[in-house]
Amino acid sequence: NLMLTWQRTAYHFQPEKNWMNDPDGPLYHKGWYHFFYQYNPDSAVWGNITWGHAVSRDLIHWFHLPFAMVPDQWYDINGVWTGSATILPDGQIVMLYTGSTDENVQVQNLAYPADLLDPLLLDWVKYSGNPVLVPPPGIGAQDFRDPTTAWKSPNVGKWLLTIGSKVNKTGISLVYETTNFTDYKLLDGVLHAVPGTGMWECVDFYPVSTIGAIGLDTSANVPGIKHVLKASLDDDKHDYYAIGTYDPFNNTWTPDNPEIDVGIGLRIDYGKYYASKTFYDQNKGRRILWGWIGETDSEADDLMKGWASVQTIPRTVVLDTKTYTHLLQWPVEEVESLRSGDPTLTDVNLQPGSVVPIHVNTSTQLDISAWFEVENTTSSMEADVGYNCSSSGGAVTRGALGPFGLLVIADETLSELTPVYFYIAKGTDGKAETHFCTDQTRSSESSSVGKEVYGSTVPVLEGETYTTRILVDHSIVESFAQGGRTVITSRIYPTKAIYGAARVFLFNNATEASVKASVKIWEMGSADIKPFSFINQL
Ligand code: DQQ
Repeated sequence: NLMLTWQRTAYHFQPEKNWMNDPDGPLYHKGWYHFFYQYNPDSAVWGNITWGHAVSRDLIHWFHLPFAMVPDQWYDINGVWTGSATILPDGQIVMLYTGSTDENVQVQNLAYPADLLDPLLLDWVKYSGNPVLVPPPGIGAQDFRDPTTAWKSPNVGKWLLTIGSKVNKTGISLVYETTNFTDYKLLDGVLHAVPGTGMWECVDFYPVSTIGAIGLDTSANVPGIKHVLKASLDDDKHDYYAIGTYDPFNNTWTPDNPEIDVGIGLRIDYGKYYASKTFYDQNKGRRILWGWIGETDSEADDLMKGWASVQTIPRTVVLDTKTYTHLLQWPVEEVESLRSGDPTLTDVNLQPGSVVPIHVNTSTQLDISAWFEVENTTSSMEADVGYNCSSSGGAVTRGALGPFGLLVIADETLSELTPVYFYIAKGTDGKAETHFCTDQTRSSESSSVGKEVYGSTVPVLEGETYTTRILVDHSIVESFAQGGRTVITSRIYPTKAIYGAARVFLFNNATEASVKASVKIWEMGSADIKPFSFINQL
């Protein structure tokens, strides 16, 4: 049945069937990347949460392994929820996760591999003294979850970690200190709090280098770093981050700019994306970000197709040392191994109002890089103050200097298409402001799927061209602007622009700007995610 298979991705991670949500405990061990995830073994909707487990040599080609942990103890019988791994200096692996107890109380539990010598880490032991943490006084029984990776305290031998929560409508992150991961002390105060942001799920806290595009171990605390604090807001289901300074003696973190604090400023991804988590890859000295792409169709449709959710291509994450205000996210280099043959190269002048097809053999699996040079006419920006991707009408709304970009997962007649575009407008400060958007309004002829226009502003510095990278994979479009300063992931449900019928186009729907576009497109192979039994053939 075509309906059941056409949305399956070819090189994004997804289980064979049923429901998946948050990434959990990613780590690198003895030559293998390990990926765990929230999984319902029984159905394509959330429930019975179990830890799925997969391994890969390269973060792209995966093998499914047996479940790492199932809900079988009083302290996690209602779900083995989200958690993080910490690798200790002696090589031990500590997994801390949230359990939903027999009484639906959120507690933190400890687990560890039965055999560290096993590169596949097949067997996980739940600590006999679980739970190791219960909600502290003043914290709701259901507002205490998702422990982070631990980092070294300046107090020798001690570790610190943080857990998201809320007090009334203020999102907070509690800090705990431990030496052995079985006994913990709640520290006074909080790492950070932001009024009005509600429950903080899946907090992530890590250092980034202000000097070079390198990754840092979570415990790194040396000159030349900033700390990123990320929270997934339960109230609006988006991941927000801010860049700031960590004081390890008081265990507080302060945003560089309080106006773009956690939950009120920048998002990791402006599309369908949630519950992200990073880990330090000691193999390649980089920090890698995973994120969950949920569905935007109906639950009934998910049950019919028998599966729900995909994970993004893992992304490296570094501080943008040109702006210092944004992170840069970029698909791991290993994804480029799926590029097949020579890229299609196109150079074209796009006159206002033009749509130009690009000829590639198959357009459902692509890696696209595009550069746009715009003939700028500052005066014509008058009309465009207050542009906003989500509320300005999408790619059909014409302005002097936008939109221009690409149409992906489009059919020949342009009845289905997903525009990914830039729109240069005038900011409230009178200066040019660039918006980067993905318009799903016409992405599907189905009427029961999400059709929002996603996006936000993206800094474009003096002398930079407008650049985008787009990963297309059947029903997923991951779009990166300006090297990953602004990122948008779209979950789409084409009904006509599938398989051989999918096309890609360049477009310029601005009324005045003439745009010179250069595009490089690779067709992408499949990652062929394999069952456990195949792993012995390596
Ligand atoms: N998903 C988990 C929770 C977490 C939420 C449960 C975020 O631990 O807070 O499946 O999507």
